[in-house]
Amino acid sequence: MSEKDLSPIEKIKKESLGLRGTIVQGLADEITGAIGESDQAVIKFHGMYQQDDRDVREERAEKKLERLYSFMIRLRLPGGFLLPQQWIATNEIAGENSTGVIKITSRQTLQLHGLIKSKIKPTINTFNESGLDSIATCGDINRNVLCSSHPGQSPVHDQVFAYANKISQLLMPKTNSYYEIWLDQEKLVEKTEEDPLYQDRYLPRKFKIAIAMPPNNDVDVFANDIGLIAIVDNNKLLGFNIAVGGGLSTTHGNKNTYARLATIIGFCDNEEKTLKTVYEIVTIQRDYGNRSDRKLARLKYTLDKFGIDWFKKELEKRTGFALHDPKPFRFTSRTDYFGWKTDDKGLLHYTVFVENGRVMDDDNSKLKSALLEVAKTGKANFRFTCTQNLILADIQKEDKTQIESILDRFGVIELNEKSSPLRKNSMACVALNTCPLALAEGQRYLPSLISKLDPLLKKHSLENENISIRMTGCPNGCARSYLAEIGLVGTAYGHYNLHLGGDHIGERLNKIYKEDLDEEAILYELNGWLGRFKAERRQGETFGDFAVREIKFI
Ligand code: SRM
Ligand code: SF4
Repeated sequence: MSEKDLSPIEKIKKESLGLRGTIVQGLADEITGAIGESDQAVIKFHGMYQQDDRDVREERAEKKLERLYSFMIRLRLPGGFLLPQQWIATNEIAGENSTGVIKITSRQTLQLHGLIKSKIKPTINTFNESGLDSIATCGDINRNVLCSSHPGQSPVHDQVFAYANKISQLLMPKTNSYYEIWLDQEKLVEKTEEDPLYQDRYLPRKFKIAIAMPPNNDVDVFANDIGLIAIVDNNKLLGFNIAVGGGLSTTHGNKNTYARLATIIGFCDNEEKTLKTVYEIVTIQRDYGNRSDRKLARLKYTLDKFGIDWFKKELEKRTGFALHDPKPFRFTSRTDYFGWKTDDKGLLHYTVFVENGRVMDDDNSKLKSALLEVAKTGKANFRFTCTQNLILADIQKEDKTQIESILDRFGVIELNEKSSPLRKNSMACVALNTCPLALAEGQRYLPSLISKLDPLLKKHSLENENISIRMTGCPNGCARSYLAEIGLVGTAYGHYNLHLGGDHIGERLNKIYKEDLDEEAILYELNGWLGRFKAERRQGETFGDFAVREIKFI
């Protein structure tokens, strides 16, 4: 491909001197709260996004003021695990340098929003002192690796969970730029470091990997570029089925874009081969992914362009071995196990419902204070789920009462218990006011919509039904709205496409039922369908299955 056909980001990556760009100079410039345009692309590889407060954009423009710029930082937490002292450090730094809200993301990690430029370095230093980093959590590179979060899910959870870190390490960029820019380490070499995997061009687009442990598909494994499905027999990990080419984003009006579930291409029976397979899938995408149109650059498009057979042959050529036939497995759920659960080792875990992953103190509960107090006991680890919830994990039996009384005192248990199944099965993306791509509200709006839907469910005697609802402020799908039974995808302020028909296990995409609805129309449509569901459902049928059976989709 000639240079002129490459997307502008390709040039920026190549000329970034190992992801250094001119970030250091940009940070020192006190005239603006922003950094240079190219650096905004480079800084993503360090786990940060430049954003501005969209609530005040117009007002500031009228006053001829610069946009109110700030940065969002995202941590790298393979498998979504944090020690209690790391939570304490995050809590402290969130209060000092960001909005104070700690956001659990749909990919099992934490984000802080609203850091002004001068606060980034101290924040990263604090994280570093606690053994945390934000390397490669954004940008055209492998992102945070997901793993089924609940230790009680399987006796081999530890063994499977360890793969998240191994894969994350395997696919880390080799540049030392993060340590130089943010932690003032001296530059060791004049030349930029060799990186056999990413070279100087990195990947054509972001890259995502998840590990699922049947029977629970809590990670939504098929939404990822690579999905590993652990095959366990008689409490022994046999290996992983490998799925490739998942991705959810679409663009309104661009028919060439589509959501796609990953395709299972085979089975790997040992660690060395699994890691080699993952690595070489990434190199295929590096070499064959579309570098001119970023809308068509994810692995799903590479795969559909060249075909599965070609892909498997190319993979075999690169790894030097063939994958075995996939092993049978079955997903039966995709939920978090709220409340207390004991694992096979006798350790206790309490899953906390965190609405849209926003950890803060509000009228509903003093969740942030409660979590800080729990962390201070040092008696629970923190694990994050892919539906933006949190598990207080690995608690000894004798410490249960102490943890429970803290949660009780701050209203966390009450909130857990009184939240409706619909609310507990809901998820919204960040959207406004920080996401530059948002067309409509996400996490700020879904809770109030659910307060209007709960009475409708009650009216139809469906209040105990586990129906999943997910909302995104645009079609990028950050809260995986295309995999919910009810998906709401923002089209304009206050308007959403209504998608129906996802299943309970993340194996079926929903479809657009009606476009561009406002709240009144959403409630009207759902009231009608819920009523019909109650009256006409077959035994054991879920709302998503009923919708697929009954709706003539456009
Ligand atoms: Fe996302 C871009 C937030 C999970 C697909 N996503 C963004 C940005 C960074 C906007 C931007 O590019 O400037 C959003 C920042 C908002 C903010 O203020 O925080 C954003 N995405 C999120 C999070 C925080 C949503 C949440 O509320 O939890 C999730 C962070 C995950 C993480 O910890 O790494 C998040 N994003 C997802 C997912 C779900 C998943 O991966 O399981 C998807 C759909 C799956 C997929 O990738 O296909 C997703 N985000 C996107 C896309 C579309 C990518 C594409 O293939 O075209 C964009 C836009 C882009 O990359 O150009 C995007
Ligand atoms: Fe922003 Fe769209 Fe992602 Fe929501 S789905 S966070 S609006 S990019």
